[in-house]
Amino acid sequence: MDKEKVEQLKIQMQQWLNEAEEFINHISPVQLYTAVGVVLFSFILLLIIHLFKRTTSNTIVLAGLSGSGKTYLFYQLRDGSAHQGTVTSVEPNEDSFILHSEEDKKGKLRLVHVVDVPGHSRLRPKLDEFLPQAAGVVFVVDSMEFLPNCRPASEYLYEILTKASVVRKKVPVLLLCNKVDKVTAHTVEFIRKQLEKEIDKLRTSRTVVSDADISNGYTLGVPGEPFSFSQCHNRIIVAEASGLTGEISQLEKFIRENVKP
Ligand SMILES: Nc1nc2c(ncn2[C@@H]2O[C@H](COP(=O)(O)OP(=O)(O)O)[C@@H](O)[C@H]2O)c(=O)[nH]1
Ligand SMILES: [Mg+2]
Repeated sequence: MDKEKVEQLKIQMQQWLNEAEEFINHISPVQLYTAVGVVLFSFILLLIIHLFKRTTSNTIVLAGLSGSGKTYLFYQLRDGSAHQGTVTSVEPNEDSFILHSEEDKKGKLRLVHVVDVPGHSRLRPKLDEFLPQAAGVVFVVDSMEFLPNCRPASEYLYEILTKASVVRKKVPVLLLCNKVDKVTAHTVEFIRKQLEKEIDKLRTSRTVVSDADISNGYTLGVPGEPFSFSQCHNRIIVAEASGLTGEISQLEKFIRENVKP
Protein backbone atom coordinates (compact mmCIF):
# COMPACT_ATOMS: atom_id res chain seq x y z
CA MET A 1 0.00 0.00 0.00
CA ASP A 2 2.68 2.46 1.11
CA LYS A 3 5.03 1.26 -1.57
CA GLU A 4 2.36 1.96 -4.15
CA LYS A 5 1.98 5.47 -2.90
CA VAL A 6 5.72 6.07 -3.01
CA GLU A 7 5.82 4.70 -6.51
CA GLN A 8 2.98 6.98 -7.57
CA LEU A 9 4.72 9.92 -6.04
CA LYS A 10 7.91 9.09 -7.90
CA ILE A 11 6.07 8.96 -11.20
CA GLN A 12 4.34 12.25 -10.43
CA MET A 13 7.69 13.89 -9.58
CA GLN A 14 9.25 12.57 -12.75
CA GLN A 15 6.38 14.05 -14.74
CA TRP A 16 6.78 17.41 -13.08
CA LEU A 17 10.50 17.36 -13.71
CA ASN A 18 9.97 16.56 -17.35
CA GLU A 19 7.42 19.34 -17.67
CA ALA A 20 9.75 21.77 -16.00
CA GLU A 21 12.61 20.76 -18.26
CA GLU A 22 10.46 21.19 -21.33
CA PHE A 23 9.33 24.57 -20.11
CA ILE A 24 12.90 25.71 -19.48
CA ASN A 25 13.96 24.47 -22.91
CA HIS A 26 11.28 26.61 -24.47
CA ILE A 27 12.26 29.87 -22.87
CA SER A 28 15.32 31.77 -23.91
CA PRO A 29 18.35 31.90 -21.61
CA VAL A 30 17.97 35.68 -21.34
CA GLN A 31 14.47 35.30 -19.99
CA LEU A 32 15.62 32.62 -17.63
CA TYR A 33 18.49 34.66 -16.25
CA THR A 34 16.24 37.68 -15.87
CA ALA A 35 13.71 35.67 -13.93
CA VAL A 36 16.37 34.19 -11.66
CA GLY A 37 17.85 37.65 -11.24
CA VAL A 38 14.53 39.16 -10.23
CA VAL A 39 13.86 36.40 -7.71
CA LEU A 40 17.35 36.71 -6.20
CA PHE A 41 17.12 40.48 -6.04
CA SER A 42 13.76 40.40 -4.27
CA PHE A 43 15.05 37.81 -1.85
CA ILE A 44 18.10 39.88 -0.97
CA LEU A 45 16.01 43.02 -0.64
CA LEU A 46 13.60 41.28 1.75
CA LEU A 47 16.51 39.93 3.75
CA ILE A 48 18.02 43.40 4.07
CA ILE A 49 14.71 44.91 5.15
CA HIS A 50 14.26 42.13 7.67
CA LEU A 51 17.74 42.53 9.15
CA PHE A 52 17.40 46.29 9.17
CA LYS A 53 14.12 46.11 11.04
CA ARG A 54 15.52 43.76 13.62
CA THR A 55 18.47 45.92 14.44
CA THR A 56 16.88 49.34 14.49
CA SER A 57 14.52 49.01 17.42
CA ASN A 58 15.88 50.76 20.47
CA THR A 59 12.56 51.17 22.24
CA ILE A 60 12.13 49.97 25.79
CA VAL A 61 8.57 50.11 27.08
CA LEU A 62 7.99 50.66 30.79
CA ALA A 63 4.59 49.29 31.76
CA GLY A 64 2.86 48.42 35.02
CA LEU A 65 0.12 49.66 37.32
CA SER A 66 -0.04 53.29 38.42
CA GLY A 67 2.12 53.87 41.43
CA SER A 68 4.50 50.98 40.73
CA GLY A 69 7.31 53.48 40.13
CA LYS A 70 7.70 53.67 36.36
CA THR A 71 8.22 57.41 36.24
CA TYR A 72 10.85 57.29 38.98
CA LEU A 73 12.70 54.60 37.05
CA PHE A 74 12.45 56.62 33.85
CA TYR A 75 14.18 59.60 35.47
CA GLN A 76 16.75 57.37 37.17
CA LEU A 77 17.66 55.92 33.79
CA ARG A 78 17.91 59.30 32.13
CA ASP A 79 19.11 61.70 34.84
CA GLY A 80 20.43 59.44 37.55
CA SER A 81 18.00 60.86 40.07
CA ALA A 82 14.37 60.41 40.93
CA HIS A 83 12.38 63.24 39.51
CA GLN A 84 11.05 65.36 42.31
CA GLY A 85 7.29 65.70 42.64
CA THR A 86 6.05 63.32 39.99
CA VAL A 87 2.40 63.60 39.23
CA THR A 88 0.37 60.77 37.73
CA SER A 89 1.24 61.27 34.12
CA VAL A 90 -1.54 61.23 31.61
CA GLU A 91 0.62 61.20 28.52
CA PRO A 92 3.36 58.65 27.94
CA ASN A 93 6.70 60.00 29.05
CA GLU A 94 9.17 59.31 26.31
CA ASP A 95 12.68 60.29 25.40
CA SER A 96 15.77 58.99 23.63
CA PHE A 97 18.95 59.20 25.63
CA ILE A 98 22.21 57.60 26.68
CA LEU A 99 21.73 55.85 29.99
CA HIS A 100 22.88 58.13 32.79
CA SER A 101 25.27 55.49 34.14
CA GLU A 102 26.99 55.34 30.75
CA GLU A 103 27.44 59.06 30.27
CA ASP A 104 31.13 59.09 31.09
CA LYS A 105 31.86 56.05 28.94
CA LYS A 106 34.04 56.64 25.92
CA GLY A 107 33.03 55.64 22.43
CA LYS A 108 29.80 55.59 20.57
CA LEU A 109 26.78 54.41 22.46
CA ARG A 110 23.38 53.75 21.02
CA LEU A 111 20.57 55.96 22.26
CA VAL A 112 17.83 54.17 24.13
CA HIS A 113 14.27 55.23 23.46
CA VAL A 114 12.41 54.75 26.74
CA VAL A 115 8.64 55.07 26.90
CA ASP A 116 6.91 55.24 30.26
CA VAL A 117 3.30 54.26 29.57
CA PRO A 118 0.84 55.37 32.27
CA GLY A 119 -0.77 52.42 34.01
CA HIS A 120 -4.25 53.85 34.12
CA SER A 121 -6.53 51.44 32.27
CA ARG A 122 -8.00 54.27 30.21
CA LEU A 123 -4.58 55.01 28.76
CA ARG A 124 -3.50 51.46 28.11
CA PRO A 125 -4.42 51.55 24.43
CA LYS A 126 -1.28 53.71 24.22
CA LEU A 127 0.63 50.49 24.69
CA ASP A 128 -0.45 49.29 21.28
CA GLU A 129 1.35 52.25 19.76
CA PHE A 130 4.68 51.33 21.30
CA LEU A 131 4.66 47.55 21.67
CA PRO A 132 5.07 46.80 17.96
CA GLN A 133 8.44 48.59 18.00
CA ALA A 134 9.59 47.37 21.40
CA ALA A 135 13.01 45.81 21.78
CA GLY A 136 12.00 44.91 25.31
CA VAL A 137 9.19 45.41 27.80
CA VAL A 138 9.79 46.20 31.45
CA PHE A 139 6.81 45.31 33.58
CA VAL A 140 7.19 47.20 36.85
CA VAL A 141 5.68 45.70 40.00
CA ASP A 142 5.43 47.40 43.40
CA SER A 143 7.02 44.82 45.72
CA MET A 144 5.85 46.66 48.78
CA GLU A 145 2.15 46.90 47.97
CA PHE A 146 2.22 43.72 45.98
CA LEU A 147 -0.56 41.62 47.49
CA PRO A 148 -3.45 44.09 47.11
CA ASN A 149 -2.29 44.72 43.54
CA CYS A 150 -1.58 41.14 42.58
CA ARG A 151 -4.83 40.60 40.69
CA PRO A 152 -4.86 43.82 38.62
CA ALA A 153 -1.11 43.52 37.98
CA SER A 154 -1.56 39.95 36.73
CA GLU A 155 -4.41 41.04 34.49
CA TYR A 156 -2.27 43.75 32.97
CA LEU A 157 0.67 41.40 32.54
CA TYR A 158 -1.59 38.78 31.00
CA GLU A 159 -2.81 41.38 28.53
CA ILE A 160 0.75 42.20 27.52
CA LEU A 161 1.92 38.61 27.26
CA THR A 162 -0.94 37.70 24.91
CA LYS A 163 -0.52 40.69 22.57
CA ALA A 164 0.24 39.61 19.05
CA SER A 165 3.01 42.20 18.81
CA VAL A 166 4.75 40.65 21.83
CA VAL A 167 4.15 36.99 21.07
CA ARG A 168 5.06 37.02 17.38
CA LYS A 169 8.29 38.94 17.78
CA LYS A 170 9.12 37.15 21.03
CA VAL A 171 9.75 40.45 22.76
CA PRO A 172 11.71 39.83 25.98
CA VAL A 173 9.92 40.89 29.14
CA LEU A 174 11.58 41.94 32.38
CA LEU A 175 9.42 41.57 35.49
CA LEU A 176 10.93 44.28 37.61
CA CYS A 177 10.15 44.11 41.32
CA ASN A 178 10.53 47.71 42.35
CA LYS A 179 10.87 49.49 45.71
CA VAL A 180 13.17 46.85 47.19
CA ASP A 181 14.67 49.60 49.36
CA LYS A 182 11.80 48.96 51.78
CA VAL A 183 12.25 46.18 54.31
CA THR A 184 8.62 45.18 53.85
CA ALA A 185 9.17 44.48 50.14
CA HIS A 186 8.32 40.97 49.00
CA THR A 187 11.04 38.84 47.45
CA VAL A 188 11.43 38.44 43.72
CA GLU A 189 10.74 34.71 43.94
CA PHE A 190 7.55 35.25 45.93
CA ILE A 191 6.28 37.79 43.42
CA ARG A 192 7.08 35.58 40.46
CA LYS A 193 5.23 32.62 41.99
CA GLN A 194 2.19 34.73 42.90
CA LEU A 195 1.99 36.22 39.42
CA GLU A 196 2.20 32.74 37.90
CA LYS A 197 -0.59 31.49 40.17
CA GLU A 198 -2.80 34.46 39.38
CA ILE A 199 -2.20 34.19 35.64
CA ASP A 200 -3.02 30.50 35.87
CA LYS A 201 -6.42 31.44 37.34
CA LEU A 202 -6.97 34.12 34.68
CA ARG A 203 -6.16 31.68 31.94
CA THR A 204 -9.07 29.42 32.84
CA SER A 205 -11.54 32.24 33.35
CA ARG A 206 -10.46 34.23 30.32
CA THR A 207 -11.19 31.84 27.51
CA VAL A 208 -14.14 33.86 26.24
CA VAL A 209 -14.00 37.04 28.27
CA SER A 210 -12.19 39.85 26.55
CA ASP A 211 -12.42 40.95 22.96
CA ALA A 212 -8.69 41.45 22.85
CA ASP A 213 -8.10 37.77 23.56
CA ILE A 214 -10.45 36.71 20.84
CA SER A 215 -9.05 39.07 18.25
CA ASN A 216 -5.43 38.15 18.74
CA GLY A 217 -6.06 34.50 19.51
CA TYR A 218 -2.95 33.96 21.59
CA THR A 219 -3.19 31.91 24.73
CA LEU A 220 -0.65 31.47 27.47
CA GLY A 221 1.16 28.42 28.68
CA VAL A 222 0.57 24.73 28.16
CA PRO A 223 -3.01 23.47 28.51
CA GLY A 224 -3.43 21.14 31.46
CA GLU A 225 -0.26 22.29 33.19
CA PRO A 226 0.04 24.96 35.88
CA PHE A 227 1.22 28.16 34.28
CA SER A 228 4.86 29.12 34.59
CA PHE A 229 6.72 31.92 32.83
CA SER A 230 9.16 29.40 31.43
CA GLN A 231 6.37 28.13 29.14
CA CYS A 232 6.25 31.42 27.27
CA HIS A 233 8.06 31.57 23.96
CA ASN A 234 9.53 34.94 24.74
CA ARG A 235 12.21 35.32 27.38
CA ILE A 236 10.79 36.41 30.72
CA ILE A 237 13.27 37.47 33.37
CA VAL A 238 12.71 38.56 36.94
CA ALA A 239 14.80 41.27 38.57
CA GLU A 240 14.66 43.85 41.31
CA ALA A 241 15.19 47.58 41.50
CA SER A 242 14.62 50.71 43.49
CA GLY A 243 13.72 53.80 41.57
CA LEU A 244 14.07 55.75 44.79
CA THR A 245 17.66 54.87 45.65
CA GLY A 246 18.80 54.38 42.05
CA GLU A 247 19.49 50.66 42.38
CA ILE A 248 18.77 49.95 38.76
CA SER A 249 21.76 47.92 37.54
CA GLN A 250 19.65 44.86 36.63
CA LEU A 251 17.30 47.08 34.64
CA GLU A 252 20.21 48.69 32.82
CA LYS A 253 21.68 45.29 32.07
CA PHE A 254 18.37 44.16 30.54
CA ILE A 255 18.20 47.32 28.44
CA ARG A 256 21.74 46.93 27.12
CA GLU A 257 21.18 43.29 26.34
CA ASN A 258 18.28 44.22 24.13
CA VAL A 259 19.45 47.56 22.78
CA LYS A 260 23.03 46.83 21.84
CA PRO A 261 25.45 49.67 22.62
N1 LIG B 1 10.14 53.24 48.58
C1 LIG B 1 10.07 53.48 47.30
N2 LIG B 1 9.08 54.25 46.79
C2 LIG B 1 9.03 54.48 45.48
C3 LIG B 1 10.01 53.93 44.59
N3 LIG B 1 9.70 54.32 43.34
C4 LIG B 1 8.58 55.08 43.43
N4 LIG B 1 8.18 55.18 44.73
C5 LIG B 1 6.98 55.87 45.22
O1 LIG B 1 5.86 55.46 44.45
C6 LIG B 1 5.19 56.61 43.95
C7 LIG B 1 4.78 56.40 42.51
O2 LIG B 1 5.91 56.44 41.68
P1 LIG B 1 5.82 56.80 40.15
O3 LIG B 1 7.15 56.68 39.56
O4 LIG B 1 5.12 58.09 39.97
O5 LIG B 1 4.85 55.60 39.67
P2 LIG B 1 4.16 55.39 38.25
O6 LIG B 1 2.73 55.70 38.45
O7 LIG B 1 4.33 53.93 37.96
O8 LIG B 1 4.82 56.26 37.25
C8 LIG B 1 6.14 57.79 44.10
O9 LIG B 1 5.47 58.91 44.50
C9 LIG B 1 7.11 57.35 45.14
O10 LIG B 1 6.76 57.89 46.36
C10 LIG B 1 11.05 53.12 45.16
O11 LIG B 1 11.93 52.59 44.48
N5 LIG B 1 11.02 52.93 46.49
MG1 LIG C 1 4.03 57.67 36.03
